[in-house]
Amino acid sequence: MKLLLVHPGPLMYTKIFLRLEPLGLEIVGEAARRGGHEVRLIDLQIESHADYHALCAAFEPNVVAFSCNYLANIPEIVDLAKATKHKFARTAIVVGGHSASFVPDDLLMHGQGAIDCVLKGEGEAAINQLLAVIAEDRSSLHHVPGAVTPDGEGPRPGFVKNLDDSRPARHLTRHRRNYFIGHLDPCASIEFSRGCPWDCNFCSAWTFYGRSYRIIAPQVAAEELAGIAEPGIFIVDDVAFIQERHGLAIGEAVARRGIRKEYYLETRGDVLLRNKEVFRLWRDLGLRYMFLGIEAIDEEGLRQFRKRTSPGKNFEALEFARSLGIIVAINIIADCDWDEARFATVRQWCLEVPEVVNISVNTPYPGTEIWSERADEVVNRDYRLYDIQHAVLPTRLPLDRFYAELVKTQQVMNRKHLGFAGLRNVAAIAARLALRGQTNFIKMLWKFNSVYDPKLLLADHARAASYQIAASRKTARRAGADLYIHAPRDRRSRVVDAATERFVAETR
Ligand code: B12
Ligand code: SF4
Repeated sequence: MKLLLVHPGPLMYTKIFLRLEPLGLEIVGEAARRGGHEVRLIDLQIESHADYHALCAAFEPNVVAFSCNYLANIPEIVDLAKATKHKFARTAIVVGGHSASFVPDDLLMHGQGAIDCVLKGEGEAAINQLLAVIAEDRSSLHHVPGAVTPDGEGPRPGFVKNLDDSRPARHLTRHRRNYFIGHLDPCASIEFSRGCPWDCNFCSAWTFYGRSYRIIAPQVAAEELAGIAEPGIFIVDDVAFIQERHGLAIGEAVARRGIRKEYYLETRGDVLLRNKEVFRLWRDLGLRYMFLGIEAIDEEGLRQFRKRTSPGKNFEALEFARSLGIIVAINIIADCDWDEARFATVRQWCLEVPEVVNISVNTPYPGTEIWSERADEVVNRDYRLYDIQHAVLPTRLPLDRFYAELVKTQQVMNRKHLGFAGLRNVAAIAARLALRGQTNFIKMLWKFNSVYDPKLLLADHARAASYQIAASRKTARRAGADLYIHAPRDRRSRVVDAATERFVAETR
C-alpha cells in the first residue's frame, strides 16, 4: 500500500518561536514501513497546499493520513480531506493524533463522507492492522481498535507493546533544516517517555494516555540521539525526567557515547527540585532551555488548576534553575475572568522575575476536565480560536480590552526577552547561525508584533467559521463520563518505580 502522511500547516506559535518535526507522524510512518508499506510524508508547516496536491497526483497514495494534534488545524484538515476525496475517490482518508482522538465524531460529521476513519490513540499500535483492512475489506474498518468510522466504532485503542520499538523514520521529513526552537536552529525532536502521572484539569496528556507513564530504555534513547544529525534537540516529554534513575541513566549513556548537543525540555517545578542531580547532569551535557509550567502565581490559582504544588515550591524551583545557568521560560495561564488590575499585577510580577514568561489563555479542550465542566459556557466554537491565544470563554472585560491587556502583557515579556542586553547576545548567536546558513532564528526575532496584535486577535473572532466544535451540554456530559482515550491504568502503573510513585502520591 502507498501511504501519504500529512502534517497540517503552522499555528500561531509555529509562525514565530519554533517549528518542530512531526515526530508522531514519523513514528507512525516507521511502523508502516516495517509493515512493508511505501510511505511518504509532507509537512505543511513548511510546504504549501499546492505541493501537497502535486505530491498526491505524483505518488497516487492508497491512503492519506493526517495528523491532528491541534484542534485549530481541524478546518484545514477537513478541507484538504474533501479536496482529496473529490479528486481521488478511491483513496482512503484517515485522521489520527491527539485532538482527533477526542473529537472523532465531529471530524466525521464535518468531513461529510470525505473522512473514512479517525484512528484514536497511539497510531503505531494499529496502523498496520488498519492498512490491511483498507487493502482487503474496507467495510470492516470499524472493527480495528481505536477506529471510528461512519459505520461504527472499534474497541478501545491498545498501547504499543514496547515503547522501545516506537522509532521515528526521520528520513521521511524532507526539509529538516527548517525545524528550530529559539537559537537551537536546526533542531530535531526526541521522546524519552510518554504520559504523565499528574492530573491538571486543563490538560489532556493524562486522559489521552490513560494516566499511564512509560519510559524508553536508556540505551535505546542514547542510540536514537546518536543517530540524529541536528545539533539542537527538543525533548517532547510532557514532564521531562520525572524518574531520577531514568534521567541519570540516559544522561550517563549519552556522556559515555560522547554525544554533544544542545537541549530544550519541559518539566514541573517540583520535579526539578526533586531530581536536582539529573538536571545538573543534563546542564553539563548541553541543556540550554527549560520550560516550566508554573501556570499561576498564587495558591488559589494552583488549586483551581489542580496543579498539586505550591507557589513556594515553584519559586524555589526557579531559583534552582537560575543557579544552573539555563534559560528558563515559564507559563502563566490568564483566566478569562481577569480584569485590568489582575493583568497589571501579573505584568509587575513578570517584570520582577528574570525568566521569559509566556502568557496563555485558559481554554477548555476536549479531553480535559475543564471541557467536561464548562463546554456549555464557551462563546465561540470556531476551531481556529482553540489555540490558547484566543478567549473562547466569556471574558469579564470587553473582548477588545481583554486582548489589549493580554498583548500588552505579552509585549512586556517580548521586549524583556529581546532587551538591549539580550540583543547583544542575540546578535552574536544570529551571526553564528547565519554563518551556518541557518536563518529560522533570525527571522523569528522581528515577527512578534505582526502576529501578536490585539486587532488581529479580535478580527479572528469576526471570521466566518465553516466548522464549529460541537460544544453542547450533551457532549460535555458524554465527555465527562469517560475522559480517557487509552484505558485508565491503576495508580501503581502510572509511575514505574516505587520512589517516584511515593513522590507523586505525596503531591496529591
Ligand atoms: C511539541 C509540542 C508542541 C509544538 C508543536 C510542534 C509540532 N510541529 O507539532 C508546539 C510547541 C508548537 C505546541 C504548541 C501547542 N501545544 Co503542544 N505539544 C507538543 C508536545 C510537547 C509533543 C508532541 C509530540 O511530538 N509528541 C510525541 C509524539 C510521538 O506523539 P504525538 O505527536 O501525539 O503522536 C502520537 C499520537 O498522537 C498518534 N498520532 C499522531 N499523528 C497521527 C496521525 C495518524 C494518521 C495516526 C493514525 C496517529 C497519529 O500517534 C503518534 C505516535 O504514538 C505535546 C505533548 C506530548 N508529549 O505529546 C503537546 C501537546 C500536543 N500540545 C498541546 C497543547 C494544548 C498545545 C498548545 C495549545 C499550547 C501548549 N500547551 O503548548 C499549543 C497549540 C498550538 C496552537 N497554536 O494551536 C496539548 C494537546 C491538547 C489538545 N487536546 O489539543 C499537548 C498534549 C500537551 C498537553 N500536555 O496538554 N505543542
Ligand atoms: S503536570 Fe503537565 S503534563 Fe501532567 S497533567 Fe499537569 S499540565 Fe499535564
